Amino acid sequence: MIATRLGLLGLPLLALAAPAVAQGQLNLYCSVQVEWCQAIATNFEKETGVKVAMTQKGSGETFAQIRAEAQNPKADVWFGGTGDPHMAAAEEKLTAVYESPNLKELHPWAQKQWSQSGKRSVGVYAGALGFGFNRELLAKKGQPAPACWADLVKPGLKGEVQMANPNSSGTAYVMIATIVQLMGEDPAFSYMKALHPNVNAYTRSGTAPIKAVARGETAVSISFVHDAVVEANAGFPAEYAMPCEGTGFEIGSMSIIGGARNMANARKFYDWALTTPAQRLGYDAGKQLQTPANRAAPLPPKAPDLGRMKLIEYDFAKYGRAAERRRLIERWDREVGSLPRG
Ligand code: S7P
Repeated sequence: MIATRLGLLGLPLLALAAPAVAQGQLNLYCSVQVEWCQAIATNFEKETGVKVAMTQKGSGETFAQIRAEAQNPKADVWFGGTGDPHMAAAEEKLTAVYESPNLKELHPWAQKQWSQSGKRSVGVYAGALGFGFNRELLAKKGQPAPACWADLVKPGLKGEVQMANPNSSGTAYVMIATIVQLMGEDPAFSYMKALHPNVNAYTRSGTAPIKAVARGETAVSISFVHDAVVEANAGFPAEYAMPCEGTGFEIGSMSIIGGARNMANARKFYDWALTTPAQRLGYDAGKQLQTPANRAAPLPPKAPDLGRMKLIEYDFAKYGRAAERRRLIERWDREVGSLPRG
């Protein structure tokens, strides 16, 4: 009746279809930096009329939350964060099988994440693990910039290194899995025990250590190196180095939550997030510097180029397995995290 009246007044009836209400809702868990999370939420909402409720948290924490909510899922899509916990979520069937029509636009590594996860997770970006450092702070301690994993355990860096805690951080788990793949498991744990006296804090979030480097609170961090360039671009004295022995990398991933309440919108978002314009938002709106998964999305200016790095053949199928991830983190807790400090 109201519509009819407005129609008679000469207003286009189409205008009555208020998109935000008509298109429903999407609950998004987001594990990249908050600027990028906000950009994808705002742009998707603007383009589709779907109302987005976004929660930002790191990858390890989001995985724990999705698992805790398994009987009553609160989220529809999990965007971003390291690939291993997405793999573990897939294995535990916490996430849904989906094949996007845009899958073929992606780099092979992003498609491989999809096939290896049983079609439950897809790569949305990639980034390499390395060292962040503050040259000024290192100079004050008379220390050179670290160039190799072996440098981080030297006595001159006592209390000067910061990394995240693998119980909460996907980044820290990538570090453990990287060292294990580079050195073999027992030598890797000896290495992490030797590193312990040099670590001043195991932070909750994977991005906290590079922020601490940028703000002059620690000389060295173990971080994704694109995050060091983000800090440098913002004017902070952060630089990065790639470990001479080689290093691991992440396939930042996206998954639809199993039993999502807004499944149609979850698929709509998933398809949209793989398009070139959406893939460009990480840099264009969020100033983030990961390598986009869509082949047509350019590598952002100054972004570390993975093609020029000494990367290991990271075994995502093995290290993304839920039991393997749990076992390595428990071993780290027992043999490293619980060691006395100071
Ligand atoms: O967005 C920057 C970034 O380094 O953070 C993500 C990671 O999930 C951080 O989470 P954690 O706290 O669990 O380590 C990376 O995927 C991403 O490249």
